[in-house]
Amino acid sequence: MPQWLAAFKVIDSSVKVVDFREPHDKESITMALVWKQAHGHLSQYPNLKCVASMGAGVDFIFEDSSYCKSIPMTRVVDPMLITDMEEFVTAQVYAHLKGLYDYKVKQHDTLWSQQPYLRKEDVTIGVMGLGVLGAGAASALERQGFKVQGWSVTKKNISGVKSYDKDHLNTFLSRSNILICLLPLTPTTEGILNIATFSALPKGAFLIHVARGPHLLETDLLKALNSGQLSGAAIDVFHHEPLNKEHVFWKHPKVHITPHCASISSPESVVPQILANYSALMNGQPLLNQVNTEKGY
Ligand code: OXD
Repeated sequence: MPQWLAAFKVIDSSVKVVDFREPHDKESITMALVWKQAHGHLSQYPNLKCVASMGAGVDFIFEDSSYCKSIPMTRVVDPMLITDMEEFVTAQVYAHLKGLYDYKVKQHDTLWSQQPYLRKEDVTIGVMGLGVLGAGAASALERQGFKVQGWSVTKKNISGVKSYDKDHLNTFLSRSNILICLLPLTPTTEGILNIATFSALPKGAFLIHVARGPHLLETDLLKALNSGQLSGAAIDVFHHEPLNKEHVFWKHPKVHITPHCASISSPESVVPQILANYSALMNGQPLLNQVNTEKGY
């Protein structure tokens, strides 16, 4: 929070920004900048005209029943977030292809044992969700010479990326050796990473999950890993964060955990678009990156 307040001060000190934990006049607040806010809080602000997510995701705003859908909602679309995500998923793809996770396990067991690499030509990467982050990741991988395909509600036109719509999930899955989940979390996508989805993938597929915890049915993932249907899973997002210390994922040799760090909003990069939206709001102009509150993304 101090970093965000400092960024506002440096970029435009004329706009009054208050930390919600400090005493302030709730009636004077017109825009709320939020990230996983305590539920019930938003209804304390009777004059809100915009709720702005501090990140790319907005699912946590919908989960709060004190958010009223008639208040415009915005999210962050930021080149830095997109680049970070592209680099993160690319790093995970190579870690899998080069066997780096297996070598880590072998190091633990003091085992010297070379294994053949998987190569680009050996795999097709499937990206679920072709919004800004998904489309960015798909294009970045395609530019590096990977065969890439994507799945989204409607077909998308992304150069070099074969696109499937919602009615062709199984065809898409049956051709994805590496599955990257970058879907928005909505009632339709919740639990989509389940045993039926994993069973439709080629045997030995690898999962990279960088969307939201509730997309994944954790016990189904364990079943798919333990049966060998999946060869491994790099998981960045969880139902409960931080991940409970007792959670079985921590010690599972085929689960590779990162702490929701695939791409992290940088205040310096994001504050200018929040200020632009504040100004648009004050001048009755259209907002940037407004969320369709009916669709949920
Ligand atoms: C986001 C995130 O939504 O970090 O920006 O998950």
